[in-house]
Amino acid sequence: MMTTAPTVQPSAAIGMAPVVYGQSDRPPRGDYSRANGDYTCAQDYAAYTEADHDTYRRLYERQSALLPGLASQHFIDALPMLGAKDRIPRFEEVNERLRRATGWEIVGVPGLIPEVPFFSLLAQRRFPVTDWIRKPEEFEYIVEPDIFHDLFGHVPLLFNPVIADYIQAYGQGGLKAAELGSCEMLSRLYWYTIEFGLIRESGGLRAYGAGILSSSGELAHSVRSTEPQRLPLRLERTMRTLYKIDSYQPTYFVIDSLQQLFDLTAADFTPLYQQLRDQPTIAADALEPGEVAL
Ligand code: HBI
Ligand code: FE
Repeated sequence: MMTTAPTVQPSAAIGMAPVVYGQSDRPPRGDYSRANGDYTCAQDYAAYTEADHDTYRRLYERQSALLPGLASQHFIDALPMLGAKDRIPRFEEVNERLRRATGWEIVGVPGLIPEVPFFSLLAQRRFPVTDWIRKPEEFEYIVEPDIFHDLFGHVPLLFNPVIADYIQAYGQGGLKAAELGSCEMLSRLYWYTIEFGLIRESGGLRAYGAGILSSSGELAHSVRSTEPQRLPLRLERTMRTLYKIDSYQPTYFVIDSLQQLFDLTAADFTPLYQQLRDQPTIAADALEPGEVAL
């Protein structure tokens, strides 16, 4: 699960753990003292223990068995290209395949990083992947995104050309949003698509969001449970909708196709930010008057 867009104190010296505010009040995990100026850090492959590789293998084995009928076929088709199911992969090995496929590469980071460095990396087709893995006792649940969330949840769809272009466009849009003070609105769009998005497929719903795809419980819950509400993705609505970081989502937004997602980014969001700035946010579990859930 990923915490929300961190707000970093300007005084946060590079190299120290950024004072990361958001809804998660836990201190950031990860060793930020190893990070470069752009928050990237080299993957310290020797630091992984056999217990780390075993945790990764067990998470991968369990999660990949849950995918049929629940995960988007786009994801299922792309997962084998990650090429790492028995041990934590060397990022450079993944990058040889990923660069050939869509020109993306993954780079190590110590954990969540501030918005502008995050957007800058995405705009350069460099996806930040947390370089540590949860402890065995956290096997069932972890709040922060660890290497399994990022590698299993996010990286396979970077092999998909449409998503690859969307995420770079999101990064470019994010740099603009930062100038306009509209990061929070844009991070809601990211949250309800790349992290927790659903897509219509095969006459039903499937998950394409990394936060769902890397969660053993939320995958079936998001697609099959009658508990959450599901709404069609609309920029004006989604960008006003608050989200929760430490529970299943009460609302999921549904797209008809990956192309629809990419087409959304074609527009310049500046007028939209101005229009939405004065409108109240919507609670994560609320329905607006006249709205009918899918
Ligand atoms: N940092 N490492 C990392 N991974 C993310 O997914 C991430 C982040 N920082 C901010 C963030 N995501 C989102 O809030 C963006 O929408 C800003
Ligand atoms: Fe994520």
